Amino acid sequence: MTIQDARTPASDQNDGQGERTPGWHKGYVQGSRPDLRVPVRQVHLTNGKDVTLYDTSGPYTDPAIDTDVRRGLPPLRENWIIARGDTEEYAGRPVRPEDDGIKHTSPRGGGLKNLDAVFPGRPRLPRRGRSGQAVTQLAYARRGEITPEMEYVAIRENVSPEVVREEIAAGRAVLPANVNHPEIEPMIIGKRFLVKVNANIGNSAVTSSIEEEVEKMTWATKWGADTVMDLSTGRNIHTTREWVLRNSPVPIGTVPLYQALEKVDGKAEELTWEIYKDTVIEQAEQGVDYMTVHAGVLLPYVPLTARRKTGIVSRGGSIMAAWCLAHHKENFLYTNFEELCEILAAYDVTYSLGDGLRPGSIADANDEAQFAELRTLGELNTIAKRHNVQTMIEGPGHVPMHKIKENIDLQQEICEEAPFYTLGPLTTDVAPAYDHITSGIGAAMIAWWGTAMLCYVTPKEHLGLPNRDDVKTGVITYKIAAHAADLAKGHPGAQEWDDALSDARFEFRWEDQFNLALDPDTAREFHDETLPAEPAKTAHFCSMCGPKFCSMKISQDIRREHGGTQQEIEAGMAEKSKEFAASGNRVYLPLAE
Ligand code: IRN
Ligand code: FE2
Repeated sequence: MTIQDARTPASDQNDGQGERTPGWHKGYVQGSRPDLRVPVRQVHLTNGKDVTLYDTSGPYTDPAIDTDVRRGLPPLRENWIIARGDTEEYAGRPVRPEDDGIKHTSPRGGGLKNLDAVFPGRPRLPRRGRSGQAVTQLAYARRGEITPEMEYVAIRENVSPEVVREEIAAGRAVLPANVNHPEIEPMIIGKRFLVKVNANIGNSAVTSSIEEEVEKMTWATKWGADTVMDLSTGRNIHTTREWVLRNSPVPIGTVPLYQALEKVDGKAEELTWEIYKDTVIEQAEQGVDYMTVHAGVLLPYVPLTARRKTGIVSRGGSIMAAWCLAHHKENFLYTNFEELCEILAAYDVTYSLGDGLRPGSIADANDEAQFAELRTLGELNTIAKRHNVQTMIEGPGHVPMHKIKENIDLQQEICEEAPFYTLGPLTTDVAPAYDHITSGIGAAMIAWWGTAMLCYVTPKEHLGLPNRDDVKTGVITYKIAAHAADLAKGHPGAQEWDDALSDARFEFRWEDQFNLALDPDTAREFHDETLPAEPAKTAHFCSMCGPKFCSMKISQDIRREHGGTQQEIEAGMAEKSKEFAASGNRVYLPLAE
């Protein structure tokens, strides 16, 4: 694998002269054509070795690319889409009047100030499949075609393009990539690939502005979010989404039902299929890559939730349940599902079939309402595939550890191994303010058993709207769960990262340890709290045990002084024991010593 350097200072330590200096920078792996370059994070270690890591941060970390949120990102996939010759441009709809001409300012100041409401970037007409044909990666994969998008993810995942094509064709993986979102760097979601993490952003009513939403998105991808869902519900929903889409290097997901509800002033019973359909087309024209559709909340299932401890906790689920009860009719998303498939196929929008009846408490886990909906999602999955629409299935929620495996096993069986995309699950209800942890535990377990993407949960879950720090904490927590699962699944190359970090730790290469860390900033900060001096970063001990009794230092000394045989090691151990006793048998020495 040859890696090209962006070769400009991506870190403070890079001299920008093309010299190899420790630190990291953005690099690219060249694919089979000049415009197919896959970004990677190249970590240069002080021992002369390099470690290549998956990179979700987009052009923002490439100093050679001049990014400007007013212009949007370069349309990386545009030529690939046009070259396929199966889409056409057409005159799109005007944006809604309330989205026009409104000035936005950030209440907290800072960041991008006073953006105009209307996105000022290049003018663009929406595309769709010529004469309504399916222009989906699934349709291509089934025809045996390896698209540039498939080659791109193959390089990213270190597998052959044929494996990517096969997994998509079988419906075991999805590659969300709307033809109207050429800016994305393609990625794949499926159990044979790296476990992915989604971060939700979205203003609600008054607390956020457009520029903050764009910033939240780039902030989330900087820390490793593989996709971002824009769950905006307030005013200017269309315009906010336009800014986010034009600046996003990762696929964007939405729940169109939220915007449809805005259009009827929040009155669920006034929703109609026509209003919903129009909203889906509006979002598909903008480039939304995947959509949560709560089509499995059927009228007969609603009473099944009556005796639950926490009823229906899904926002979309409760909207559809309210509609069903108000009209005493079957869910219009279910009755119009075939038509919805035709729309999604024409833009290559991926389904994320919503779990509107997911359990919202430990007591409600794995109940009849939840599994009845899952069986319906299985039925809808089959219909979607018939229309060549890529599909993943959403899952819970709140589930205690001993009931988690049943969820993934049933989903895989019922939905013909379609990718599972779960919200945690939270393994206990007792820790509000720590639900990134209660859910990170469940997320790691369910991902190990085959869940393909994890929807992050932040410390603010159940309590409020996540701020910048919460978004970072949520993403990092979920990257840990995802990577722990990658290791347990034996994903090719996953352990190399751990091995590189362990070597750095054992050899006291502090800077390498920081640069390899999921969160280098916090790792460095914690180290500096106790040992701020620069020489401490090359010192052969750490701030935990101090200079005298660092376990790693002791084992290194033993290796050096006594070689490797069992007898020699024992002799070394005995000697260290004497040293230890002489110091008064104290494990923790005052730092000053
Ligand atoms: C993921 C798995 N189950 C639910 N999710 C996410 O929850 C989904 O992708 C979306 O971001 C959000 C939808 O919430 P409601 O409307 O189901 O509450
Ligand atoms: Fe919850």
